[in-house]
Amino acid sequence: APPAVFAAADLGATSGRVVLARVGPDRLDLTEVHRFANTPVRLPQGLHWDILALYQGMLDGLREAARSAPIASIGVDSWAVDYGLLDGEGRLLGNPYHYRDERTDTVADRVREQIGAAELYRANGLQHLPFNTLYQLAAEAGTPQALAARQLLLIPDLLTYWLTGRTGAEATNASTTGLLDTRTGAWSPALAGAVGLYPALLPPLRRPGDDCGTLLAGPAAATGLPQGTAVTAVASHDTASAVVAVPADRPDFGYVSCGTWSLAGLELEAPVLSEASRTANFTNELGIDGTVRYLRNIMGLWLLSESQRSWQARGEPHRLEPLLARAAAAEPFAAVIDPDTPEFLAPGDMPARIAGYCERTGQRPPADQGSLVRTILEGLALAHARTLHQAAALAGREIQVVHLVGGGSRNDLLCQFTADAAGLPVVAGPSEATALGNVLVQARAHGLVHDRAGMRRLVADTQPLRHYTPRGNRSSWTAAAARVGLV
Ligand code: LFR
Repeated sequence: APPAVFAAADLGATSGRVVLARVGPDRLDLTEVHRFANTPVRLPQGLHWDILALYQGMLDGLREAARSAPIASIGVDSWAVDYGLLDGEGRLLGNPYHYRDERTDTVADRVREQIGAAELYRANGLQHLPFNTLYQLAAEAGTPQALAARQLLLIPDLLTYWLTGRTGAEATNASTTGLLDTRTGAWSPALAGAVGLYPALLPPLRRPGDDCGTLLAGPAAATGLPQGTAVTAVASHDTASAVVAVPADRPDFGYVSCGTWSLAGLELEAPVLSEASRTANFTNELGIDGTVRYLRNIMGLWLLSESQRSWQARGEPHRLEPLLARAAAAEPFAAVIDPDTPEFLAPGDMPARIAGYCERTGQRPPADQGSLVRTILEGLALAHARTLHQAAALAGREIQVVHLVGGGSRNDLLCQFTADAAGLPVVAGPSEATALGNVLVQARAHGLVHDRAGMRRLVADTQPLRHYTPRGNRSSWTAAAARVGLV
């Protein structure tokens, strides 16, 4: 097939973007045509996504895209877990909640006790995160919105619905809700019922590559794209798209998809549902072609971006490059943090929280910005290393190379620290893994690439990658980790 152009709408927790990619047998050129801020809004009733602004940002981007080239198809991905509820006439019932909203704090434990933590893991294979969709639904059960709801759509499926009028639940993202049965791969009416959700609200599943219809007249007019423009289901969970674009050329790789979150783990053919896996809190989310993303969430560069936000609000220096230079020059292991401390999850004054953590754990808080940034990056590298080694042990696999993809792969210090802490070579890039995975799944559906290995080869052959070799031995890292029980 001759090269074709695909558009990816990729919404992240801090920004959304529309990128265009020209894909051919040895071609994969990506151009970002539009980027827009994703600014959550706090109402008295909680923290919400500004979903209409996100939809508008996507339309604006598609309008830019329409000017550049004829587009074969569009695909939409975003962060996982969150959803909108629709009434019987397809109207959105209120703004979707942000997964960092605190309303699930007390509910999650109650639901887990009620179902039984071990039973829940056997059923859905998911790591416990307080914001898993099933806990959000339990928190909302019985509200006027929940009572009026006739359909639940995850964020990318909601945006796709507004583009095409067709509903569905894309499987990789559906696998993060906690409502899919790992054994059957289908929605579990029992789990839905346990959190007070009528199973009929869950739309039929669709797979990456499935046809989602064509543009409605409204979005076609708003973007200048032909009404016949196809919308294709991609691996609509951003992390699943990122894993598609991991440029691995051998089976024994681990990955870290590093952005707002770090998602560290393995690609497997079958879930790991052992008791050891459950207590280590590993998740079995779905990837393309029936693969399992066996991984754990690490708090990620959120710790840094939220610190930058606090500094900016106080009129202090907050630009990334100078902060990283100061971190590189700061003293190693001045303080050690476990990035996954629950109090780091909600928005707020991150430098103060990190200082509080250090005091509680008998350490001197970082003395300046450079030192604080270094503490964050070292903590993340330690968490990457620990998570990868645990995943390998629990799955009975070996890791010979770590692929670090996503925005964090541009952070030299973090890549090197990850190699050092893990004692493994790190291949960094592509930084736009999610958008690449999005377009590759569309390209495959349109016959331009053939299989997973082919997609990965195309990424490896066309995208800039950097290589990091572990320095020294790991003992200073293991000693640092032991200081806060990060083992
Ligand atoms: C990453 C991500 C993670 C998910 C978290 C919340 O962007 O999608 O995979 O656990 O956001 O949705």
